[in-house]
Amino acid sequence: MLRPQDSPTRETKRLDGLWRFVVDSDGVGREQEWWRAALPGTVRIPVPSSYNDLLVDPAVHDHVGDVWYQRSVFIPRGWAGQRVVVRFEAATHRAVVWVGDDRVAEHEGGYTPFEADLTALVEPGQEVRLTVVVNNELTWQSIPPGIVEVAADGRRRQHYYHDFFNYAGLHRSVWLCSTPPTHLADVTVVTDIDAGAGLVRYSAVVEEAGATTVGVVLRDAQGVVVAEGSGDGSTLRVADPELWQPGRGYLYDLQVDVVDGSRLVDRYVLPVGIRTVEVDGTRFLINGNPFYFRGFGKHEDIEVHGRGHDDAAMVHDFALLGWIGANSFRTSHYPYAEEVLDHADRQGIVVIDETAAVGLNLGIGGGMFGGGSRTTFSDETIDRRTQDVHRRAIEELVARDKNHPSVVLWSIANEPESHTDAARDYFQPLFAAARRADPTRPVGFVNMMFAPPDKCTVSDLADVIMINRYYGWYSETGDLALAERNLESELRAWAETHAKPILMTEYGADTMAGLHSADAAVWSEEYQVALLDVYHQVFDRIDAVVGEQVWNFADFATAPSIIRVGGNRKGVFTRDRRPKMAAHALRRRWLGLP
Ligand code: GCB
Repeated sequence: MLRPQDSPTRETKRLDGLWRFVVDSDGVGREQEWWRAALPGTVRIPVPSSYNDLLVDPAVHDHVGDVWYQRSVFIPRGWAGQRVVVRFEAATHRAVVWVGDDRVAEHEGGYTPFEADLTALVEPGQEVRLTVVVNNELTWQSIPPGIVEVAADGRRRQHYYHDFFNYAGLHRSVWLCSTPPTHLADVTVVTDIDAGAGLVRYSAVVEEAGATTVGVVLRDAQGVVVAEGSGDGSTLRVADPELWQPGRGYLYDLQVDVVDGSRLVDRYVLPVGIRTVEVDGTRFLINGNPFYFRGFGKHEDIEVHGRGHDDAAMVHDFALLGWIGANSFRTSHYPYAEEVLDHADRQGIVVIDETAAVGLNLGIGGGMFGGGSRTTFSDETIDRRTQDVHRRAIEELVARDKNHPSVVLWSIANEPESHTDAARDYFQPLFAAARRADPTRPVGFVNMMFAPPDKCTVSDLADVIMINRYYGWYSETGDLALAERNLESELRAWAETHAKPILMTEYGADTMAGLHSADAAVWSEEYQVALLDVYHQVFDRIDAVVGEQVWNFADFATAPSIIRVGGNRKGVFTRDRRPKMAAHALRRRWLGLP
């Protein structure tokens, strides 16, 4: 599925803006077929945005169930004879779409796009009603999982096994697009370096191809043609390529043309970065050079918008990454907006791309998140059906992001249970699915403290060891000397038993901005600085450690909890992106690293 774009043969119309909106508090909309007429009420809310924080109403903020969005759309009159598609970049966590009275699409999973072909249903110049029901419920069969409980007063309440707030709605753009009936449905690009030359292997899928053929042209950033090819798949050779590198996101443009004789039938232009990624022993190589990750686990989380994409906020976050000397981030804990990956490609920021599989672990926090005494993998909890949904989430992530040079590593889950045989049975087919979907990039998952090297049953399936550790915070609270010892001995154990690159994908401490303490008491800015410093000293002593990603880039909203004060405060920046003391300390370290 290609991202919408304008080209000589394609047009797009973004449907962002204010849509009619109704919270279906009584859960009657589907039965009453609300898509058949104008939605009740007068509320309008913006797309893209989470709906939760917009209306200052707990019934909206904490709603569990369906919400409805609707607007009318003119099908551009110039689109006669074209294929007409509506595309949703994200509907969290699932949606059904109607055009007029016709049901046109249904999708499970809150962070990957889906489309519907409307060609047979609409006429150019016609005005149509577009209605979407979005459901935010997390269950044992959703990724991420959760449970909906009915409280004593009859209200439905959502529980889940991760801390970040369950924002929902149409979080990203909605598009109406035209393509020719004969069109490029997909393009895949894999790059390599061979004796100093860049190789760009492409393969194109054309729908309703008939007698058409495919021709490609690769241009450099100045627009100069550097290679040409023809056929559905082939390899282009670029002499003296300018490589895509961390810190320098050089991109070529691959123009893919579908032609019928001399007539241009369809054109799509795909940005391409020439680079290689490889794991070699304990080293993580980009273009054959050892790469050390410095950066953050992030969230898509800002005031008012919640998880809704915002270009201004994105550009500012990348500017802060540059300011602090970061070279990478992880899309914790779900696939981010496609604009973010495009921007990372251009800025030369390295991305660990994660699915929304977070909280597959009922042991965390001794049931702090409601796990209680349940077993994580069982017929009553996370089962084969969940695994199917998880597999599709991996496949959809790879299908969406496979052509981004910034993406160097897939993370198929965050902190799942991984110390049991059941966990291995669950994950083995998922690793296989990820490798089938993309044989070119390393694959991993993020390990948590219950599964140290002698207990983890899943790590040997991964190419890299990604671990989150909170020595000095959730354990050894306030005791950094002990935290240092325990961290070092665990990291050394990983290095001795696994001989793979080790990436610390989370470490950090909650910190109230403005709370100061001469003896670095927990929650103070001084303690956050001291804790990060201790970790860095340990990392610098262990060769197999190839990266440090602090938890978190910024403070973020969470579900209500007695261990959170106005959200998770492990940000190095506050939620409104002001640096804490730790930001300056990290900047000194990271700008000073080779
Ligand atoms: C973790 C999770 C992350 C949490 C973090 C914390 O291990 O991966 O989602 O926010 O800990 O601060 O507790």
